[in-house]
Parts: sequence; structure tokens; C-alpha cells
Amino acid sequence: MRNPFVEIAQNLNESKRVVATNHPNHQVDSVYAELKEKLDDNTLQVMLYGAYNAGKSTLINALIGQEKATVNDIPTTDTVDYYDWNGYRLLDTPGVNAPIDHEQTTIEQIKRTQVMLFVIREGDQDSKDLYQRLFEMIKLNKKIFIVLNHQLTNDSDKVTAYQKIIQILCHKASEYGVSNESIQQIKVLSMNVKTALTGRLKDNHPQLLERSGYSEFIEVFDDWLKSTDNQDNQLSGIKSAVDELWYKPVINQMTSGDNTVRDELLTNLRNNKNMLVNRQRSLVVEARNMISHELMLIKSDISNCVQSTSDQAQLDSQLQRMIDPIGDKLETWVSQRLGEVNALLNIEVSARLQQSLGSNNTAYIDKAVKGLGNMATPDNIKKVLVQGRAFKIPGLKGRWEKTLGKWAGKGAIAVQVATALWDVYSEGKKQDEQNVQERQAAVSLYQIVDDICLAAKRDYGNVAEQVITEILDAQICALDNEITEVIAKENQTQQAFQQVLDYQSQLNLIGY
Ligand SMILES: Nc1nc2c(ncn2[C@@H]2O[C@H](COP(=O)(O)OP(=O)(O)O)[C@@H](O)[C@H]2O)c(=O)[nH]1
Ligand SMILES: [Mg+2]
Repeated sequence: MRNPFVEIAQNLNESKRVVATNHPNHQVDSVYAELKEKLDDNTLQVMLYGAYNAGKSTLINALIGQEKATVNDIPTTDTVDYYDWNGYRLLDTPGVNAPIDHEQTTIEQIKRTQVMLFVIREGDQDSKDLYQRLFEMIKLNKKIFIVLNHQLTNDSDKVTAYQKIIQILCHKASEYGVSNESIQQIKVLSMNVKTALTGRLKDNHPQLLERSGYSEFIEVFDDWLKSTDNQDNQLSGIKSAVDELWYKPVINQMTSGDNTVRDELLTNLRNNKNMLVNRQRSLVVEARNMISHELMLIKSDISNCVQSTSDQAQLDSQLQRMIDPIGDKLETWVSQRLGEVNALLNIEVSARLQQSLGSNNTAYIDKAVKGLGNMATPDNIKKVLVQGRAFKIPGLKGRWEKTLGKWAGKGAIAVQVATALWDVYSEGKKQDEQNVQERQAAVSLYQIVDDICLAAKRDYGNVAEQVITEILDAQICALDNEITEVIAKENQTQQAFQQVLDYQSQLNLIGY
């Protein structure tokens, strides 16, 4: 034999882990304890509901026959007070349209209670938001008993007031999409609550109780409570409380705005990555152009040097002096360009950071953004790489220093080329002097200079390409890791969300 209350307890236990990790405000333990307690406690709770000043507290006092509940013209409490009465529990709430924190107390209590004693003050009965709340409750399948609290003496006025409220209920039903059957289940009675209280306090003064409408009310209300207080209602009450307090907050949390932050983060990470890939390509081309340009500027110097030098060692050192500064310039140039790329990366990411700080940012977004933020650098590329280490870019340690080493000696290769060619050239020059006919055989000066420049251009170009590629590859790889992590987290969230939905529908299926 299945016991649905045991099944609900199981449902709570099984879902606890996934609910706990996604429940807002980390209140899971207290909510869990509260729901478990509710499962064990089968006292029917009746929540007094209505505008403040409607006469809720006065009605409670009339019911318990004592002035225990605080009656006040101004809303004074933001707590829910409990009064035991006839084996039921009456809950006095601050009411609708009370100050905002009082109203919140009422809203929280609604989630926990199935049975409502709705008090409407005569004269208030066409207030629009009162009905909005009433119909919200009808839609949540709450059991509702309406007391129209009036001070009318004339019988025909009483009838008119009563009819008016019935008319409004039927009229609004279609507006709120509620069936006529649901409306018919609502009990409506009118009563002068204050007179009823006076009668109760005066030793149950028969005329006062009769005249106020209390006598009729208490008979109908008692029957209504008895019919309401059954296992089916108890079960649907606890199920609804579990849904409201356990699943809905988690589902709301998981479907709230966070998604857009995550989507934007992904877009941003991908944009940054594309930017890096594009810059990587264009920087290599720009670097080679820059080297060509610099070499062109010293072409005639090289030519003069080759022509005027008669000693090989002298040629070496002179060429070295001309070509080495290009390496220095290139190093500065690449540093600056890479710095600019990182500054671009930083601008976009810090905009992202500002945005996500404004919203409900989760830890992983925080981490991703901070991680990227750390890659930001002033104008010194070395700092990027030092911080890149903090960002755990694998193998980045010392990479810059190592790559920098590659600049050195590049000029030397060009010089070696020059030396080899110069040998032939000077040989040819000697022959040339001796034999004008053999002039054509000699390597032309033009060719030597050109070959020197080509060698320098190729070697410097390669090393620039290597530096740009390696460094930006490391950053592209870091972005790729972030993208993978965000997507993995997203999948994880999706799975958790599905689990919560599954547990929620399991709960819905529980019954006798
Ligand atoms: N004249 C009159 N005053 C009432 C009636 N019911 C409540 N009150 C007064 O309205 C004020 C608020 O009543 P209370 O029961 O505290 O309303 P609650 O805010 O709904 O709990 C008190 O001053 C009551 O004396 C009524 O039927 N007639
Ligand atoms: Mg009150």
C-alpha cells in the first residue's frame, strides 16, 4: 500500500542534492526542515487573508471568543500569528496592501497554506487588486471561504451587498479564465464581524450573534472546514507547498536572466578569439612589410659598405652594425602591436565585466572574466605573459624570454650570406680589374645587396612570425579553454534543470 506522504518525503530526499545547489538564498536546509515538519503535522491551517483593516484579526477574536489577536487601524505587524481553535490553526497575516515587507510575509504564507478565510470589508468589494489576488488563489486550487464584513443594518442592503459580490465573482471569472465550477465551490457569507465579536465577548449574547450573522456563519464555516479537512486536501496542500517552496524557486532561479549573461559571455569570448586569430594573420604580414621597409632604407648603405670594404672582418662588423638595429626595432614593434591586441581584448572584457557585475553573475562567469581581465596589460607585453602564467596558460613560462633570444644573431645569418657572396664579389672585382671581358661573370653588386636583404628579411620575418604566432596561440588557446568551460557548465546546468523538472513531475504524480 502506497503512502503518498512517505513518497513525498522520498521525493524531497532524492531531489535534495540538485535542489540545494540551485536554490536561491541557500535556504534549503530550513525549507527542507519546514516541509518535513508539515508532512508530520496534519493540523489544518486556515489563513486569514484580505486587505489590512478588513477585520481579519477581529474575526479571529470572534472565533476564539477572546481578544487575543491584535486589532489595529494601522498595520503593525509583519509576522504571522497562530491561534489554535477547535483543532484547527488560524493564521493571522498582515494582509494585502500592507507595507511592502508585511505584504511579503503574507505572500510567503500563501505558498504554505491551502485554506483561506478571505475577509472583504463592505465598500471594498469592488477593489480591483483584491480580486486579482483572489483569482490567483483560485487558480492555485486554494479552498476559499469569503466573509463580507459589513456594518449594514437594513436587510435589503445586506442582500444587495451579498449579491454584488457574487455578481463580481461570476463576472470576473471569465476575465481571469476561471471556470464557473471553481467559483461555485467558494462559500460567501456576510457578517458584521465587530458585532459578532461583541456578542462572543458578552457570553455569546444570542441576539448579537444572530443579528451579526455569526450564528449562521459558524454553522456553515464549521461544515465547510470538516469537508475540507480530508486526506485529499491535506495531500494536495503539502504537494503545493513542496512545489512552491522547493521546486519553483529553483526553477525560477535557473531560468532567470543568467542565460543572457552567459550567452553574451560566450559571444564575447568567441569575438575575442576571432579578433586574435585575425590579428595573428595580419600582424605577421605587417611585420614582414615592416622589415622590408627597414631594409630598403639601408640598402644603399649596404651597397656602399660592400663596395668600399676590402677586409672581410671589417665587412662583417659593419654589416652587423647596420642590420642589428632592425632586430631591435622589430622587437619593439612586435611588443607594441601585441600590447595593442591585448588592450583591445581588455576593453571588450571589461565591458563584459561591468555588465555581469550588474546581474546575478555566477562564479564561473566571474572566474572567466577575471581570468581574461588578468591578461590585460599596460603597454608591456612581458607583463601579459607573466600574468598569463597566473592565468595558467600551459608552457607560457619563460616563453617570451626564450623567443626574444631568437632575435639575436639573425643579423648574423644575413652577414654570413653577405660574407660568402662578398668573397665571390671581391674575387670578381679583382678579375674585373684584370680582365674587362670577365666582368659579366662577376657577381653583380646589385645581386649581393639584394641577397643580403633577402636573407635578413626571411630570417627576421620568420622569427617575427614565430613570436606572434606562439604568443597569440597561447591566448587563443586560453580563450578556447574558457569557451569549453562555459559550454560544459551550461550543459551541466541543463542537466540539473532537467533533473529538477523530473523530480517536480514525480511529485505531481504522487497520489492515493
Ligand atoms: N466599524 C467597524 N469597524 C471594524 C469592523 N471590522 C473591523 N473594524 C475595525 O477596523 C480596524 C481593523 O480591524 P482588524 O481586525 O485589525 O483588521 P485586520 O487588519 O484585517 O486584521 C479596527 O479598528 C477594527 O475595530 C466592522 O465590522 N465595523
Ligand atoms: Mg490584523
